[in-house]
Amino acid sequence: MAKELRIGMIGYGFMGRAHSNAYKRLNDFFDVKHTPVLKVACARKPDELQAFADRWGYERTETDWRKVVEADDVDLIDICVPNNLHRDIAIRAAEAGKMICCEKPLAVNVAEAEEMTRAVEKSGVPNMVWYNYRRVPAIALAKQIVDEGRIGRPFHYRATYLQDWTINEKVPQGGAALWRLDINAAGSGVTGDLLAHSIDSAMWLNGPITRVVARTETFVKEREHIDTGKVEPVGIDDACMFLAEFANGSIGTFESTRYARGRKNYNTFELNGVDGSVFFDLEDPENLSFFEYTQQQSGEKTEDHLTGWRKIHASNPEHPYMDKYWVPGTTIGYEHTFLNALADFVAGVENGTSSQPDFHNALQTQKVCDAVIDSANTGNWMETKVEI
Ligand code: SOE
Repeated sequence: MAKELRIGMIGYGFMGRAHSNAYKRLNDFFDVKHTPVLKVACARKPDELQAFADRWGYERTETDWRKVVEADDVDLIDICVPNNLHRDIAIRAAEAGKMICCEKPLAVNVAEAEEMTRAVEKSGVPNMVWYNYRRVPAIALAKQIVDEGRIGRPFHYRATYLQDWTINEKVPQGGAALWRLDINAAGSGVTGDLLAHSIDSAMWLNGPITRVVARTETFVKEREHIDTGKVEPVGIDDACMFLAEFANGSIGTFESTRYARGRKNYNTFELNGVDGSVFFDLEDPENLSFFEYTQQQSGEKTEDHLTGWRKIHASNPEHPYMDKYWVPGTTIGYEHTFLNALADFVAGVENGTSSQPDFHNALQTQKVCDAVIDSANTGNWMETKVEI
């Protein structure tokens, strides 16, 4: 018989919706023994909260997250609030013995991320951080190709994460979604919000980043703050570029900005090795480009004129996650990356394994983010001290 997995959702924004959708659809697609039950939705603004709870079907609402964390009828706390609120909720939830799924980045800095990691490790509760892009089938296929040794010795990793939604200086900081522009709520700008995704994917595919040197820029220096109504200094990095060294001897470049006119969610990476390369672009999400270096022989002649990039439409049942969905050639969307992540997490709970990235793993990404910001502030190369 299915076992209930009773969800306490803290937050109701973009991610609250994306995760709620995943809980609702889990059993439609995946054979897991648990059935999510949307028990409590929690946020500070009662009207918006009630509308969210009604739309997604939460049984009740709470305006104090502590009550959700302590509730006997909640098994899992989902943290979808601004980054500066992650730590207290996660630590109290771990102490209360709840499972925790936390939005990325894990925290505003390494010190908080370490405290959170210690708390979940002490209590032994299952935990996960929603780095959802690992669950894009084409990206998971890239991982499979790398693990199969088809890239060979890696030389270069190249990542970009570009958006354009903050170019207008009238966009305020603070409040719903725009807390991402408020240094106190977010901890950093594009580094924690966008490059954290790129770093997570990079270390998953290409191993630990050991050293970084970075340059950040804040193009709009002052913005109105929604909470105070005053024009206040902007503390976040609007753009960030960094060079990286990987433990495997390869080198990388990472670039992110919210000022790339025309780019909405342009998240790309390319890995070049001696035997091949992979390239992915989130604006073309179902495809993975793969170049395999082989010297084809036909008699005396090589057939180099036949070599070239292959675009693999990752929609066959043989491709990661795709046996759970439709027929070959059809696609899934952004929302399914959260569904795939949840399915892996629940399967991990059921078979006693930790679904990655857990807090410990996401702490390593946080270390790189902090090293990037420290490097930008000092102008020096910074060691990351990543432990994977
Ligand atoms: C920011 O615009 C944002 O919503 C990030 O917070 C998400 O993590 C990213 O996936 C899409 O962009």
